Amino acid sequence: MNTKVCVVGLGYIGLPTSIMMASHGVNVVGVDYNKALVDKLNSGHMTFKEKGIDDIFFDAISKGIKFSHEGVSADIYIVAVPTPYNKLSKKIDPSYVINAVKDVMSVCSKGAIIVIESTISPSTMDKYIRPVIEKNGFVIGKDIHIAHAPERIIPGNMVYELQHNSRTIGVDEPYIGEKIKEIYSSFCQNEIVITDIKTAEMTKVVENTFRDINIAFANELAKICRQDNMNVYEIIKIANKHPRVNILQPGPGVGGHCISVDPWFLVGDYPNLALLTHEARKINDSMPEFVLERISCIMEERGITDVSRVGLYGLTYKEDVDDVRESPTLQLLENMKKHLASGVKVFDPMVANKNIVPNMIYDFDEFLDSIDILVVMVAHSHLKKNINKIKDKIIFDTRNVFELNKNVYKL
Ligand code: SAJ
Repeated sequence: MNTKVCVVGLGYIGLPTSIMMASHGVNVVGVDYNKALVDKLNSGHMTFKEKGIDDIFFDAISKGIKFSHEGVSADIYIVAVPTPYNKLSKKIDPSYVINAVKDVMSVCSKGAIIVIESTISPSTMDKYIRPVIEKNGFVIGKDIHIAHAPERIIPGNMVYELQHNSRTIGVDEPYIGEKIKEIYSSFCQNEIVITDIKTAEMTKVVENTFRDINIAFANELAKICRQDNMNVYEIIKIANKHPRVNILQPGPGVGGHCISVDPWFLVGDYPNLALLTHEARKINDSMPEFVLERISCIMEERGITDVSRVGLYGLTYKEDVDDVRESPTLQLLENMKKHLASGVKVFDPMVANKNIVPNMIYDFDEFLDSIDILVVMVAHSHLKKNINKIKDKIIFDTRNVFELNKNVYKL
Protein backbone atom coordinates (compact mmCIF):
# COMPACT_ATOMS: atom_id res chain seq x y z
CA MET A 1 0.00 0.00 0.00
CA ASN A 2 1.48 3.38 -0.98
CA THR A 3 -0.72 5.48 1.29
CA LYS A 4 1.25 6.99 4.16
CA VAL A 5 -0.58 7.10 7.49
CA CYS A 6 0.36 9.26 10.48
CA VAL A 7 -1.22 8.34 13.81
CA VAL A 8 -1.28 11.35 16.16
CA GLY A 9 -1.34 10.42 19.86
CA LEU A 10 0.35 7.20 20.96
CA GLY A 11 -1.74 6.31 24.00
CA TYR A 12 -4.06 3.40 24.74
CA ILE A 13 -5.80 3.68 21.35
CA GLY A 14 -3.32 5.36 19.00
CA LEU A 15 -0.42 3.04 19.75
CA PRO A 16 -2.27 -0.29 19.28
CA THR A 17 -3.91 1.09 16.13
CA SER A 18 -0.62 2.28 14.64
CA ILE A 19 1.26 -0.97 15.29
CA MET A 20 -1.65 -3.10 14.11
CA MET A 21 -1.70 -1.20 10.81
CA ALA A 22 2.09 -1.38 10.43
CA SER A 23 2.15 -5.10 11.16
CA HIS A 24 -0.38 -5.51 8.33
CA GLY A 25 1.82 -3.74 5.81
CA VAL A 26 0.62 -0.12 6.07
CA ASN A 27 3.29 2.59 5.90
CA VAL A 28 2.84 4.19 9.35
CA VAL A 29 4.49 6.90 11.42
CA GLY A 30 3.31 7.32 14.99
CA VAL A 31 3.59 10.84 16.40
CA ASP A 32 3.34 12.02 19.99
CA TYR A 33 4.47 15.31 21.51
CA ASN A 34 5.88 13.38 24.49
CA LYS A 35 9.52 12.88 23.53
CA ALA A 36 10.28 10.50 26.39
CA LEU A 37 7.47 8.21 25.23
CA VAL A 38 8.64 8.33 21.62
CA ASP A 39 12.24 7.59 22.70
CA LYS A 40 11.03 4.59 24.70
CA LEU A 41 9.13 3.22 21.70
CA ASN A 42 12.07 3.85 19.36
CA SER A 43 14.33 1.94 21.75
CA GLY A 44 12.04 -1.09 21.36
CA HIS A 45 9.96 -0.86 24.56
CA MET A 46 6.16 -1.00 24.76
CA THR A 47 4.65 1.64 27.02
CA PHE A 48 1.78 -0.33 28.62
CA LYS A 49 0.71 -3.89 29.31
CA GLU A 50 -1.97 -5.57 27.22
CA LYS A 51 -2.59 -9.17 26.21
CA GLY A 52 -0.77 -10.05 22.97
CA ILE A 53 0.38 -6.51 22.23
CA ASP A 54 4.15 -7.07 22.51
CA ASP A 55 4.13 -9.47 19.54
CA ILE A 56 2.30 -6.92 17.37
CA PHE A 57 4.69 -4.19 18.54
CA PHE A 58 7.82 -6.12 17.55
CA ASP A 59 6.23 -7.19 14.27
CA ALA A 60 5.42 -3.54 13.49
CA ILE A 61 9.00 -2.53 14.25
CA SER A 62 10.35 -5.26 11.98
CA LYS A 63 8.00 -3.99 9.24
CA GLY A 64 9.38 -0.45 9.56
CA ILE A 65 7.01 1.60 11.74
CA LYS A 66 8.58 4.89 12.80
CA PHE A 67 7.83 6.97 15.90
CA SER A 68 8.43 10.70 16.01
CA HIS A 69 7.73 13.61 18.33
CA GLU A 70 7.52 16.03 15.42
CA GLY A 71 4.80 16.31 12.80
CA VAL A 72 5.30 14.52 9.49
CA SER A 73 3.78 14.77 6.05
CA ALA A 74 1.27 11.98 5.28
CA ASP A 75 -1.81 11.17 3.19
CA ILE A 76 -4.07 10.16 6.08
CA TYR A 77 -3.83 11.38 9.69
CA ILE A 78 -5.52 9.43 12.45
CA VAL A 79 -5.98 11.53 15.58
CA ALA A 80 -6.27 9.54 18.82
CA VAL A 81 -5.77 12.06 21.60
CA PRO A 82 -7.73 12.36 24.87
CA THR A 83 -11.12 14.07 25.02
CA PRO A 84 -11.80 14.82 28.67
CA TYR A 85 -15.02 16.45 29.83
CA ASN A 86 -15.29 19.68 31.73
CA LYS A 87 -16.33 18.64 35.24
CA LEU A 88 -18.49 21.75 35.74
CA SER A 89 -20.24 22.15 32.40
CA LYS A 90 -20.22 18.36 31.68
CA LYS A 91 -19.36 19.23 28.09
CA ILE A 92 -16.48 17.86 26.05
CA ASP A 93 -13.10 19.55 26.30
CA PRO A 94 -12.01 19.46 22.65
CA SER A 95 -8.69 21.26 23.19
CA TYR A 96 -6.43 18.23 22.60
CA VAL A 97 -8.24 17.36 19.36
CA ILE A 98 -8.14 20.98 18.18
CA ASN A 99 -4.41 21.26 18.91
CA ALA A 100 -3.73 17.98 17.12
CA VAL A 101 -5.64 19.20 14.05
CA LYS A 102 -3.70 22.48 14.13
CA ASP A 103 -0.42 20.53 14.24
CA VAL A 104 -1.53 18.41 11.29
CA MET A 105 -2.45 21.52 9.28
CA SER A 106 1.07 22.90 9.77
CA VAL A 107 2.64 19.89 8.02
CA CYS A 108 0.07 18.29 5.70
CA SER A 109 -0.18 18.72 1.97
CA LYS A 110 -3.24 19.40 -0.17
CA GLY A 111 -5.83 16.64 -0.19
CA ALA A 112 -4.83 15.13 3.17
CA ILE A 113 -7.49 13.31 5.17
CA ILE A 114 -7.80 13.93 8.92
CA VAL A 115 -9.61 11.11 10.73
CA ILE A 116 -10.59 11.78 14.34
CA GLU A 117 -10.63 8.50 16.29
CA SER A 118 -10.96 10.11 19.71
CA THR A 119 -14.47 9.93 21.15
CA ILE A 120 -16.24 13.25 20.54
CA SER A 121 -19.74 14.42 21.38
CA PRO A 122 -22.29 14.89 18.60
CA SER A 123 -21.53 18.04 16.55
CA THR A 124 -17.96 18.47 17.85
CA MET A 125 -16.71 18.36 14.25
CA ASP A 126 -19.21 21.06 13.22
CA LYS A 127 -18.72 23.24 16.30
CA TYR A 128 -14.95 23.06 16.75
CA ILE A 129 -13.03 21.23 14.02
CA ARG A 130 -14.52 22.68 10.84
CA PRO A 131 -14.15 26.31 12.05
CA VAL A 132 -10.50 25.76 13.05
CA ILE A 133 -9.67 24.30 9.65
CA GLU A 134 -11.51 27.03 7.74
CA LYS A 135 -9.92 29.76 9.86
CA ASN A 136 -6.53 28.46 8.72
CA GLY A 137 -7.49 29.06 5.09
CA PHE A 138 -8.20 25.45 4.09
CA VAL A 139 -11.32 24.49 2.15
CA ILE A 140 -12.85 21.33 3.62
CA GLY A 141 -13.57 18.77 0.92
CA LYS A 142 -10.87 20.25 -1.32
CA ASP A 143 -7.69 21.06 0.61
CA ILE A 144 -8.45 18.85 3.59
CA HIS A 145 -10.99 16.08 4.15
CA ILE A 146 -12.29 15.25 7.59
CA ALA A 147 -13.75 12.08 9.07
CA HIS A 148 -14.71 10.53 12.39
CA ALA A 149 -13.88 6.85 12.91
CA PRO A 150 -14.37 6.02 16.60
CA GLU A 151 -12.77 2.89 18.02
CA ARG A 152 -14.55 0.15 19.95
CA ILE A 153 -11.76 -1.94 21.40
CA ILE A 154 -11.92 -3.03 25.01
CA PRO A 155 -8.79 -2.78 27.16
CA GLY A 156 -7.85 -6.32 28.16
CA ASN A 157 -8.81 -7.72 24.74
CA MET A 158 -7.60 -4.97 22.40
CA VAL A 159 -5.59 -7.06 19.99
CA TYR A 160 -8.46 -9.45 19.26
CA GLU A 161 -11.09 -6.72 19.10
CA LEU A 162 -9.05 -4.50 16.78
CA GLN A 163 -9.18 -7.29 14.24
CA HIS A 164 -12.68 -8.61 14.90
CA ASN A 165 -14.94 -5.69 15.85
CA SER A 166 -17.06 -3.95 13.27
CA ARG A 167 -16.18 -0.25 12.75
CA THR A 168 -17.88 3.01 11.79
CA ILE A 169 -16.50 5.75 9.54
CA GLY A 170 -18.30 9.08 9.37
CA VAL A 171 -17.51 11.29 6.37
CA ASP A 172 -18.89 14.12 4.22
CA GLU A 173 -18.25 12.28 0.96
CA PRO A 174 -18.46 8.48 0.56
CA TYR A 175 -15.35 8.24 -1.67
CA ILE A 176 -13.24 9.56 1.24
CA GLY A 177 -14.86 6.91 3.44
CA GLU A 178 -13.75 4.26 0.94
CA LYS A 179 -10.13 5.52 1.10
CA ILE A 180 -10.14 5.33 4.90
CA LYS A 181 -11.87 1.95 4.81
CA GLU A 182 -9.03 0.59 2.67
CA ILE A 183 -6.58 1.38 5.49
CA TYR A 184 -8.69 -0.11 8.27
CA SER A 185 -9.48 -3.17 6.12
CA SER A 186 -5.79 -4.07 6.24
CA PHE A 187 -6.42 -5.54 9.70
CA CYS A 188 -10.16 -5.29 10.45
CA GLN A 189 -11.93 -8.49 9.43
CA ASN A 190 -15.44 -7.30 10.30
CA GLU A 191 -17.91 -4.97 8.60
CA ILE A 192 -16.90 -1.32 8.19
CA VAL A 193 -19.94 0.96 7.95
CA ILE A 194 -19.64 4.30 6.18
CA THR A 195 -22.07 6.98 7.37
CA ASP A 196 -22.14 10.72 8.01
CA ILE A 197 -20.00 12.37 10.67
CA LYS A 198 -22.72 13.33 13.16
CA THR A 199 -24.17 9.81 13.12
CA ALA A 200 -20.71 8.37 13.81
CA GLU A 201 -20.18 10.82 16.69
CA MET A 202 -23.52 10.00 18.28
CA THR A 203 -23.22 6.24 17.77
CA LYS A 204 -20.00 6.03 19.75
CA VAL A 205 -21.36 8.02 22.69
CA VAL A 206 -24.58 5.97 22.62
CA GLU A 207 -22.66 2.68 22.83
CA ASN A 208 -20.79 3.64 25.98
CA THR A 209 -23.88 5.24 27.50
CA PHE A 210 -25.83 2.01 26.93
CA ARG A 211 -23.24 0.10 28.93
CA ASP A 212 -23.10 2.72 31.68
CA ILE A 213 -26.88 2.62 32.12
CA ASN A 214 -26.87 -1.17 32.24
CA ILE A 215 -24.09 -1.27 34.85
CA ALA A 216 -26.02 1.34 36.84
CA PHE A 217 -29.05 -0.96 36.88
CA ALA A 218 -26.90 -3.77 38.33
CA ASN A 219 -25.47 -1.36 40.93
CA GLU A 220 -28.95 -0.14 41.86
CA LEU A 221 -30.05 -3.75 42.35
CA ALA A 222 -27.01 -4.35 44.58
CA LYS A 223 -28.06 -1.49 46.83
CA ILE A 224 -31.70 -2.63 46.98
CA CYS A 225 -30.64 -6.20 47.75
CA ARG A 226 -28.22 -5.05 50.46
CA GLN A 227 -31.02 -3.15 52.21
CA ASP A 228 -33.26 -6.22 52.40
CA ASN A 229 -30.56 -8.87 52.68
CA MET A 230 -31.07 -10.51 49.28
CA ASN A 231 -28.30 -12.07 47.19
CA VAL A 232 -27.99 -9.81 44.14
CA TYR A 233 -25.65 -12.20 42.30
CA GLU A 234 -28.05 -15.13 42.65
CA ILE A 235 -30.94 -12.93 41.50
CA ILE A 236 -29.02 -11.67 38.45
CA LYS A 237 -27.88 -15.20 37.60
CA ILE A 238 -31.44 -16.52 37.65
CA ALA A 239 -32.96 -13.48 35.89
CA ASN A 240 -30.37 -13.82 33.11
CA LYS A 241 -31.75 -17.26 32.28
CA HIS A 242 -34.73 -15.39 30.76
CA PRO A 243 -34.11 -15.28 26.99
CA ARG A 244 -34.43 -11.49 26.80
CA VAL A 245 -32.72 -10.45 30.04
CA ASN A 246 -28.98 -9.79 30.31
CA ILE A 247 -28.14 -7.85 33.46
CA LEU A 248 -24.50 -6.82 33.95
CA GLN A 249 -22.51 -7.16 37.18
CA PRO A 250 -22.54 -4.72 40.10
CA GLY A 251 -19.16 -3.45 41.22
CA PRO A 252 -17.33 -0.79 43.24
CA GLY A 253 -17.93 1.85 40.57
CA VAL A 254 -17.34 2.56 36.90
CA GLY A 255 -13.89 3.72 35.91
CA GLY A 256 -11.78 4.09 32.80
CA HIS A 257 -11.58 6.91 30.36
CA CYS A 258 -14.63 5.88 28.31
CA ILE A 259 -17.76 4.72 30.07
CA SER A 260 -17.38 7.05 33.03
CA VAL A 261 -16.80 10.04 30.71
CA ASP A 262 -18.78 9.73 27.46
CA PRO A 263 -22.33 9.73 28.94
CA TRP A 264 -21.55 13.14 30.46
CA PHE A 265 -21.33 14.52 26.90
CA LEU A 266 -25.04 13.75 26.46
CA VAL A 267 -25.89 15.15 29.89
CA GLY A 268 -23.88 18.32 29.15
CA ASP A 269 -25.42 18.89 25.72
CA TYR A 270 -28.99 17.74 26.43
CA PRO A 271 -29.52 18.42 30.16
CA ASN A 272 -33.32 18.39 29.91
CA LEU A 273 -33.47 15.21 27.85
CA ALA A 274 -30.65 12.90 28.99
CA LEU A 275 -32.38 12.20 32.33
CA LEU A 276 -31.90 8.43 32.51
CA THR A 277 -28.28 8.87 31.42
CA HIS A 278 -27.69 11.41 34.18
CA GLU A 279 -29.30 9.23 36.85
CA ALA A 280 -27.17 6.25 35.75
CA ARG A 281 -24.01 8.36 36.03
CA LYS A 282 -24.99 9.41 39.52
CA ILE A 283 -25.67 5.80 40.59
CA ASN A 284 -22.34 4.57 39.25
CA ASP A 285 -20.47 7.51 40.78
CA SER A 286 -22.06 6.75 44.16
CA MET A 287 -20.60 3.23 44.33
CA PRO A 288 -17.17 4.08 45.86
CA GLU A 289 -19.00 5.80 48.75
CA PHE A 290 -21.29 2.77 49.09
CA VAL A 291 -18.18 0.55 49.33
CA LEU A 292 -16.75 2.85 51.98
CA GLU A 293 -19.96 2.57 54.04
CA ARG A 294 -19.84 -1.24 53.72
CA ILE A 295 -16.19 -1.25 54.90
CA SER A 296 -17.19 0.78 57.93
CA CYS A 297 -20.08 -1.65 58.74
CA ILE A 298 -17.81 -4.69 58.34
CA MET A 299 -15.15 -3.13 60.57
CA GLU A 300 -17.74 -2.48 63.23
CA GLU A 301 -19.19 -5.98 62.98
CA ARG A 302 -15.72 -7.53 63.29
CA GLY A 303 -14.53 -5.20 66.03
CA ILE A 304 -11.75 -3.70 63.93
CA THR A 305 -11.10 -0.05 64.67
CA ASP A 306 -7.73 0.59 63.02
CA VAL A 307 -8.30 1.64 59.40
CA SER A 308 -4.67 0.90 58.57
CA ARG A 309 -5.57 -2.81 58.98
CA VAL A 310 -7.80 -2.50 55.88
CA GLY A 311 -6.20 -3.26 52.51
CA LEU A 312 -7.59 -2.37 49.10
CA TYR A 313 -6.64 -4.90 46.44
CA GLY A 314 -6.57 -3.21 43.03
CA LEU A 315 -5.97 0.37 41.97
CA THR A 316 -6.66 0.06 38.25
CA TYR A 317 -10.13 0.71 36.83
CA LYS A 318 -10.68 -2.97 36.02
CA GLU A 319 -9.01 -6.37 35.95
CA ASP A 320 -5.73 -7.14 34.19
CA VAL A 321 -5.07 -3.65 32.82
CA ASP A 322 -2.56 -1.12 34.17
CA ASP A 323 -4.78 1.93 33.52
CA VAL A 324 -5.85 3.82 36.67
CA ARG A 325 -7.85 6.60 35.00
CA GLU A 326 -11.09 7.37 36.90
CA SER A 327 -10.56 4.18 38.91
CA PRO A 328 -13.15 3.39 41.63
CA THR A 329 -10.29 2.85 44.12
CA LEU A 330 -8.95 6.34 43.46
CA GLN A 331 -12.48 7.71 43.85
CA LEU A 332 -12.85 5.81 47.14
CA LEU A 333 -9.55 7.21 48.44
CA GLU A 334 -10.70 10.73 47.47
CA ASN A 335 -13.95 10.18 49.40
CA MET A 336 -11.98 8.98 52.43
CA LYS A 337 -9.99 12.21 52.36
CA LYS A 338 -13.25 14.17 52.44
CA HIS A 339 -14.21 12.23 55.57
CA LEU A 340 -10.78 13.22 56.99
CA ALA A 341 -9.83 9.55 57.07
CA SER A 342 -6.73 7.91 55.64
CA GLY A 343 -4.33 5.08 56.25
CA VAL A 344 -5.79 2.17 54.26
CA LYS A 345 -3.17 0.03 52.54
CA VAL A 346 -3.24 -0.43 48.77
CA PHE A 347 -1.81 -3.21 46.61
CA ASP A 348 -1.96 -3.67 42.85
CA PRO A 349 0.27 -6.09 40.96
CA MET A 350 -0.38 -4.29 37.66
CA VAL A 351 0.75 -0.83 38.80
CA ALA A 352 4.45 -0.09 38.60
CA ASN A 353 4.41 3.55 39.67
CA LYS A 354 4.94 3.51 43.43
CA ASN A 355 3.82 7.06 44.07
CA ILE A 356 0.24 7.20 42.84
CA VAL A 357 -1.32 6.95 46.30
CA PRO A 358 0.00 6.84 49.87
CA ASN A 359 0.45 3.51 51.68
CA MET A 360 0.99 1.44 48.57
CA ILE A 361 2.69 -1.86 49.30
CA TYR A 362 4.55 -3.70 46.56
CA ASP A 363 5.01 -7.12 48.04
CA PHE A 364 1.84 -9.19 48.24
CA ASP A 365 2.89 -11.17 51.34
CA GLU A 366 3.89 -7.98 53.13
CA PHE A 367 0.53 -6.46 52.15
CA LEU A 368 -1.38 -9.44 53.53
CA ASP A 369 0.66 -9.42 56.77
CA SER A 370 -0.22 -5.78 57.36
CA ILE A 371 -4.03 -6.10 57.10
CA ASP A 372 -7.05 -7.87 58.61
CA ILE A 373 -9.68 -6.97 56.02
CA LEU A 374 -8.95 -7.43 52.33
CA VAL A 375 -11.22 -5.38 50.07
CA VAL A 376 -11.28 -6.75 46.54
CA MET A 377 -11.70 -3.69 44.33
CA VAL A 378 -10.37 -5.35 41.17
CA ALA A 379 -10.32 -9.05 40.29
CA HIS A 380 -6.91 -9.30 38.61
CA SER A 381 -5.86 -12.82 37.51
CA HIS A 382 -3.09 -12.46 40.11
CA LEU A 383 -5.70 -12.59 42.89
CA LYS A 384 -7.32 -15.73 41.52
CA LYS A 385 -3.88 -17.40 41.36
CA ASN A 386 -3.20 -16.50 45.01
CA ILE A 387 -6.52 -17.41 46.57
CA ASN A 388 -4.97 -19.92 49.03
CA LYS A 389 -2.83 -17.13 50.57
CA ILE A 390 -5.93 -15.11 51.45
CA LYS A 391 -8.10 -17.80 52.98
CA ASP A 392 -7.73 -16.71 56.61
CA LYS A 393 -8.54 -13.01 55.95
CA ILE A 394 -11.83 -11.22 56.31
CA ILE A 395 -12.69 -10.46 52.70
CA PHE A 396 -14.97 -7.78 51.34
CA ASP A 397 -15.45 -8.94 47.78
CA THR A 398 -16.91 -6.19 45.56
CA ARG A 399 -16.25 -8.25 42.41
CA ASN A 400 -17.92 -11.53 43.33
CA VAL A 401 -14.78 -13.67 43.09
CA PHE A 402 -15.15 -15.65 46.33
CA GLU A 403 -17.78 -18.09 47.55
CA LEU A 404 -19.92 -16.58 50.30
CA ASN A 405 -18.99 -17.74 53.85
CA LYS A 406 -18.72 -16.24 57.33
CA ASN A 407 -15.50 -14.39 56.42
CA VAL A 408 -16.60 -13.22 52.97
CA TYR A 409 -18.78 -10.13 52.60
CA LYS A 410 -20.39 -8.93 49.37
CA LEU A 411 -21.59 -5.51 48.11
N1 SAJ B 1 -18.02 -2.76 35.00
C1 SAJ B 1 -18.90 -3.14 36.01
N2 SAJ B 1 -19.80 -4.13 35.75
C2 SAJ B 1 -19.86 -4.75 34.54
C3 SAJ B 1 -18.97 -4.36 33.51
C4 SAJ B 1 -18.05 -3.35 33.78
O1 SAJ B 1 -18.87 -2.61 37.12
O2 SAJ B 1 -20.68 -5.66 34.38
C5 SAJ B 1 -17.03 -1.67 35.25
C6 SAJ B 1 -15.58 -2.08 35.06
O3 SAJ B 1 -15.08 -2.69 36.22
C7 SAJ B 1 -14.91 -0.75 34.75
C8 SAJ B 1 -16.00 -0.01 33.96
O4 SAJ B 1 -17.22 -0.66 34.27
O5 SAJ B 1 -14.63 -0.02 35.93
C9 SAJ B 1 -15.78 0.02 32.47
O6 SAJ B 1 -15.25 -1.23 32.03
P1 SAJ B 1 -15.71 -1.98 30.70
O7 SAJ B 1 -14.93 -3.22 30.62
O8 SAJ B 1 -17.19 -2.11 30.64
O9 SAJ B 1 -15.37 -0.95 29.52
P2 SAJ B 1 -14.05 -0.11 29.10
O10 SAJ B 1 -14.21 1.27 29.66
O11 SAJ B 1 -12.81 -0.83 29.41
O12 SAJ B 1 -14.25 -0.06 27.51
C10 SAJ B 1 -15.45 0.51 26.97
C11 SAJ B 1 -16.05 -0.46 25.95
N3 SAJ B 1 -17.39 -0.02 25.56
C12 SAJ B 1 -18.45 -0.85 25.55
O13 SAJ B 1 -18.39 -2.01 25.89
C13 SAJ B 1 -19.75 -0.28 25.09
C14 SAJ B 1 -15.13 -0.54 24.72
O14 SAJ B 1 -15.73 -1.34 23.72
C15 SAJ B 1 -14.87 0.87 24.16
O15 SAJ B 1 -13.98 0.83 23.05
C16 SAJ B 1 -14.22 1.67 25.26
O16 SAJ B 1 -15.13 1.76 26.36
C17 SAJ B 1 -13.90 3.05 24.70
O17 SAJ B 1 -12.70 3.32 24.41
O18 SAJ B 1 -14.81 3.85 24.47
